[in-house]
Amino acid sequence: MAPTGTADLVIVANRLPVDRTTNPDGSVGWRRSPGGLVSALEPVMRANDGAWIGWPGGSGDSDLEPFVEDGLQLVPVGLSAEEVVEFYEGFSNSTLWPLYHDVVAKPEFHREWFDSYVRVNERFAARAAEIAAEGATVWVQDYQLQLVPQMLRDLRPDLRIGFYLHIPFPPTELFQQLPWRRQILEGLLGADLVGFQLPGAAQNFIRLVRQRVGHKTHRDMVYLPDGRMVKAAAFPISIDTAGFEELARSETVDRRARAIREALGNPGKIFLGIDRLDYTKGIYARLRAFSELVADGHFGVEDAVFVQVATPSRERVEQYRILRDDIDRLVGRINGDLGRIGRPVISYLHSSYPREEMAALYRAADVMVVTPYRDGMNLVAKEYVACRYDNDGALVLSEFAGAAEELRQAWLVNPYDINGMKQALLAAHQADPKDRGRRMKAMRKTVTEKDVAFWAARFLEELSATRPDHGKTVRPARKS
Ligand code: GDG
Repeated sequence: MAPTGTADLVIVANRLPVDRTTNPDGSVGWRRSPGGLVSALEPVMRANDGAWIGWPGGSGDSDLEPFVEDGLQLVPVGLSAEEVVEFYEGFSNSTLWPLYHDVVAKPEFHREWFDSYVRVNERFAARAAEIAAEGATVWVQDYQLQLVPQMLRDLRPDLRIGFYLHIPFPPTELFQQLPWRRQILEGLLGADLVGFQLPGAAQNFIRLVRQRVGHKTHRDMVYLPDGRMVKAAAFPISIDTAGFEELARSETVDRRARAIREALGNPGKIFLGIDRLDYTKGIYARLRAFSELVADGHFGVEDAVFVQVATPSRERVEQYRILRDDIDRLVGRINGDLGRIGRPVISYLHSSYPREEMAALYRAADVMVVTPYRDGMNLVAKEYVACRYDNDGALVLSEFAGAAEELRQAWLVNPYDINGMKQALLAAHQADPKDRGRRMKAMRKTVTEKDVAFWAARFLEELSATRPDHGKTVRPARKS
């Protein structure tokens, strides 16, 4: 296919960085959905006539045209109602998501779901092939689009292609359950650079390619029979640290944080959990651990409260409905058994909030509790650290979150070990301010030095260094 596009940098992600809204007159409008990824990539996108390809949400919008929003070229790829069920809720979120998260829930394998995954990946690849300029760089994001790199290479061998996986990449023993394991590996091998959160995930990938596809590998490189090389490496993602800190320092957020404490009855200590309502996040076990501490008399309902925000997520998927019911029942039982009038043990919020409210919650919380069974990174842990500009506050963090490799000074826990979690919650609750401050300071240094802009720049630099024979490289972001 002859290159027809003008974009020198193309991001291909499951979702567009905007949400669809309907204007009062019934026409379609767009609202920016502020995410770390888009704010990190925006400057480099602008410097490279960038375009972003993604699903705008909803179903049946196959006729949406590319548009420019706030200077960014956005290219919608619509999904039919059937594709939402089979590609998105099915293969992406009921097959790959549980499989890649240690099989915390049982993955479902359905051939028609995979067929739909292939068709949707083909559409994304075709769109990228149309939009990209000659010799452009295309950066494909995440588990929903693992076939796109090879499909795109077949259409446009002139492109430099990167892929980044935001979630864990499982060990061989689990990955090989997947009936389409070879197709997925071959899809990813279409990229010049495959990025993961952690070095262990990159190693899992290299080992699988050697065992299952039979290519020669050495350290972090795969050598393909046609002479092309593919590099697999770790690029731990991060957050807009300065942006979060600025928000946290604002007077509005400070006022709101105090109002939150007040509304909770000024308890001695506020524990906080913020997660998408997902079975990988370990919400159930963490609430049980906390409630046992109350039941055991370690602290009373005046001393401590647990605020759990669970953001609605994938609500049409059966496993997520079951989880919601389980948590509803658990919170009801704990508060029923242990709460007092005006003093619940758990303050449970099933809702999503603006960024300011998130920052105020981070400011109000004395102990942040992040205990996933498995998590690619976990940005919530980093956001909490970014907001604690006074070096106060304690982080209890699962060993199985990617973030644990960098935030070593947190109180690290095994989320399967309820007694261990109880001990860590108590230790964080009782820690002396000096110890807390020392730990937080070290963690703040990490998230300040390694923010999301650092992550994006490192990936793109590494990608530009692949195929040195290739003419074009990504232009660095202009300083504003
Ligand atoms: C995947 C991987 C990896 C949550 N509720 C609200 C809200 N959020 C924001 C948080 C945070 C983000 O959503 C969640 O990111 P996490 O990293 O914690 O988890 P996943 O959604 O599972 O993300 C994960 C990540 O990709 C990036 O690579 O770290 O491992 O699973 O930024 O603040 N934001 C607002 N209101 C909410 O109610 N505004």
